[in-house]
Amino acid sequence: MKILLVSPVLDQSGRYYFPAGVAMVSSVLKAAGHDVHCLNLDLVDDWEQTFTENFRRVCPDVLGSGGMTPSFGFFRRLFDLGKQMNPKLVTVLGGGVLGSEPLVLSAMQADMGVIGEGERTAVELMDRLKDGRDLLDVPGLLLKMSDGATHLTPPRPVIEDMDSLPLADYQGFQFGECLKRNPYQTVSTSRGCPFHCTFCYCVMGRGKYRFHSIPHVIRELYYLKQEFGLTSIGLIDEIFALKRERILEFCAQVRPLGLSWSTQVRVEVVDGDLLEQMRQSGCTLLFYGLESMSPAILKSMNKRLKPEQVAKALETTYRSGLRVFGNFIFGDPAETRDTAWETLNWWLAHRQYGVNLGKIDCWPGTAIYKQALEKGIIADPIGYIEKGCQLVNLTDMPRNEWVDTLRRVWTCHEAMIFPGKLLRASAQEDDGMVECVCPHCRNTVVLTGLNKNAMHPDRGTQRLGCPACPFDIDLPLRLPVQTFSGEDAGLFDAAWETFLAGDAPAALERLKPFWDRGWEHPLAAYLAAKILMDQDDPAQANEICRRGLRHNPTSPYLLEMCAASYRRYGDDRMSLAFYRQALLVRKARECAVTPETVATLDPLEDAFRRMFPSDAVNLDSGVCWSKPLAFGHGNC
Ligand code: B12
Ligand code: SF4
Repeated sequence: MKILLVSPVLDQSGRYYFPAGVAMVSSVLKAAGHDVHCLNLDLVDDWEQTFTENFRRVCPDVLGSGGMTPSFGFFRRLFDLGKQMNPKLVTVLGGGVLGSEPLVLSAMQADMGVIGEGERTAVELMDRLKDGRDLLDVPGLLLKMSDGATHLTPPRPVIEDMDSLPLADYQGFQFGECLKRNPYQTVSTSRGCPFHCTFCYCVMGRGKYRFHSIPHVIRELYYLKQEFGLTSIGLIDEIFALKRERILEFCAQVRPLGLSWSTQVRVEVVDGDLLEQMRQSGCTLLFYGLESMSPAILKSMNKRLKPEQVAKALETTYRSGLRVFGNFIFGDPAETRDTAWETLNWWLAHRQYGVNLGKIDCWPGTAIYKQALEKGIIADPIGYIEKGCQLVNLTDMPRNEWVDTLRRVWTCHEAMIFPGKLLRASAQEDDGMVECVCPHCRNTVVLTGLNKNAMHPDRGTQRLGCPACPFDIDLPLRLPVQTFSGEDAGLFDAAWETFLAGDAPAALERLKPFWDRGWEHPLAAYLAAKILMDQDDPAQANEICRRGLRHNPTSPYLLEMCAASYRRYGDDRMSLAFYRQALLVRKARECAVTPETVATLDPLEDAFRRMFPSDAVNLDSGVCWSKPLAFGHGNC
């Protein structure tokens, strides 16, 4: 019996991750003597063609695949293609897509599914299929019966002895090629999570936390280093360690391998000593589940954390020189405008930690998903999954208020850069250089080779690693210099002339094409917002400013106009936050972007100054600074 195992196309914008789940299944099946063929479709350009060719070559009896919910459409198409080529083919689905919402089995041509941990079930399943035996008593299966109904067999007990598992099939699913394309690969050293956060789905099951012994983990890392040249690794366990002893044991044993590594831990586990041991053994980055700074929301999420613990862990980690990756997520069922502000206010005052802001995702299988089904917020689970589990309002806020709250959060995320203070800058045709004060370590550093590749993925700003410390610096201007020419310049000039001629409504009309361009042109965004403010339409003006800031968060003019629109809108908190940000950016630029240099360093800022001279804000206007400000020294 031939088995073809296929890993899904993840479409992670060019980042390739090794498909550990299918590769584990492949490994145990091969060890049990099955004839397994592997296909990593994430690595190919035209997956349908590659799959079809390989299918015809292998002629499999069984086709297996599995992964996460967003790959639902992929699995459906894969099984369709397989069944078209061989109607007698047995199709098997596994992974979070199935375990989190068993209804998906009926929504595609999958004959059966493996729920949860796959290794033991897959071996027993394939043994039975090979011998033509009955499957009804194999634990951990969801079977599609001849009448189309599904039958769930008893649950399979979890694998307790993790070290009894072989290594994943690294060769079969081309770990070397994944590593070549993305040096940030991951392994997992434990399974299960004893916590019950309401937004999280545990593929491997709740309850018993099980882990590999540290010598086993080290053997695996050593193998990856020797065989594929691994230099860094992410440990992506749900919980890397519940006890500090395990972390310390890992630190001691991983150090001789000379790898850089990152991991996910709960904030209450860390302290200064532990972080220092981790740093010394090669740890560079910690993933924290932070979620919120509102006690009510943390409680509603069943996070079993207090805001003070989050704050302490972030501060200790920052001081230890380790980078943090963490999110505050908004939109929990208990979220209100005020709880969102509790988190946002804290974030605004602690931006040095680099925490991201985002929305809560309602993934199948989670407690919030079940709640959404019960309340009828999600009426059609398969339709919801098909559309990519798009954002739903889980809160009691009316839709407008909820949208407004999330918009504020996202605007802060996009527009509130944390700039280094520029001392000197030079712009060249396709590159640039800056000398600046790092807002983290306060060292004066020189950054060269600036180009568009350094653009932050969510914001129109350049983010560069500080050469003197482990953190990133956002530049308060864009190098190489940003200009707009061709059609955009022509459109803007025509609107400006009309505005100068005193016909603001016609000028606004002429600016309309910029809607389609997302208000990327900052002058166009500013002029449109200014006209709308004069016409007493702060909501529209605000919308345009927010869009403009997405591309130009280093424009103080746009930040100020945004602040003004919020103020008119009646939102003093956002208004103040944006005025402060405008001042922060102006202050960060003022040494380098002077009247003498502005034309070469930032022609758009130069244009702003000439076109809107009276709108510039006085730096000494007395608006207080948001913390922290590191600009007390330098050459200015
Ligand atoms: C690494 C990882 C990633 C990697 C992907 C790695 C990869 N190539 O698969 C990256 C960074 C790309 C990623 C992205 C995302 N991820 Co992710 N990710 C993980 C993580 C941390 C580990 C996965 C892993 O390697 N586990 C180890 C292996 C051994 O386990 P496994 O994959 O579950 O496989 C076992 C079983 O599921 C089963 N099985 C799996 N496949 C098959 C196939 C067959 C035929 C059979 C029989 C059995 C079987 O057997 C395997 C062995 O026991 C998990 C959390 C976790 N710890 O599980 C989240 C997790 C899987 N991710 C999740 C989510 C939500 C996402 C994103 C949507 C995040 C986002 N908002 O963008 C994206 C989706 C990307 C996409 N387009 O699909 C959710 C999935 C929820 C769900 N319903 O599917 C999880 C569970 C996190 C969570 N708790 O919410 N992720
Ligand atoms: S969010 Fe983290 S701690 Fe909470 S249940 Fe998921 S894995 Fe466990």
